[in-house]
Amino acid sequence: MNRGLSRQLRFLPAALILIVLSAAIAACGATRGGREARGGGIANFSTDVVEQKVEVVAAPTGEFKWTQPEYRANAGDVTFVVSNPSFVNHNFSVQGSGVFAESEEFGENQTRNYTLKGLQPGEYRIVCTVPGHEEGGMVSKLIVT
Ligand SMILES: [Cu+2]
Repeated sequence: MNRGLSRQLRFLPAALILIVLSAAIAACGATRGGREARGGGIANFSTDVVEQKVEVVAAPTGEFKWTQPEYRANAGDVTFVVSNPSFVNHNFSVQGSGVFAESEEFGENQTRNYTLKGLQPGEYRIVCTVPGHEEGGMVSKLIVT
C-alpha cells in the first residue's frame, strides 16, 4: 500500500460520517417540505374555496409582517385569502394545535386561496416561513373559536 492511499483511507471514516450527517439533515428538510403535520393533524392546504373567508395581507411596505397582529375565524372550514402587495416574496403557513400547512412562495400583487378544513378551536400562528421572515416579525396570531 503506498503512503498516499493509506493517508486517504485514514480520512474515510470522517468522510462517511459527513455523508451520513448531510443525509440526515436533508431528511429533516424533506419532512418540513413534505408538510407532515406534527401530531397527525391537518398537514396541508386544500385548493377548495369555502364560504368562510379570512383575508390575510402582507405589509405593502415590504416589511416582514402581516398587516394584522391577530386574525380570527370560526371553527370548521376556512379559506384564507392571502395577498402580497409588496415587492418581497412571501409564503403563508398556519401552525399550531396539530396543524402544519405551508404554501409555496408568491410574489408581488398576487392573491392566493389557501383552505384548511375542519379547523378546531384553538390558537394558531400565521407565519411566513421564508428564511428570516418569521424572525423579522412575520408572525401573527390566529384565534379559532
Ligand atoms: Cu415573508
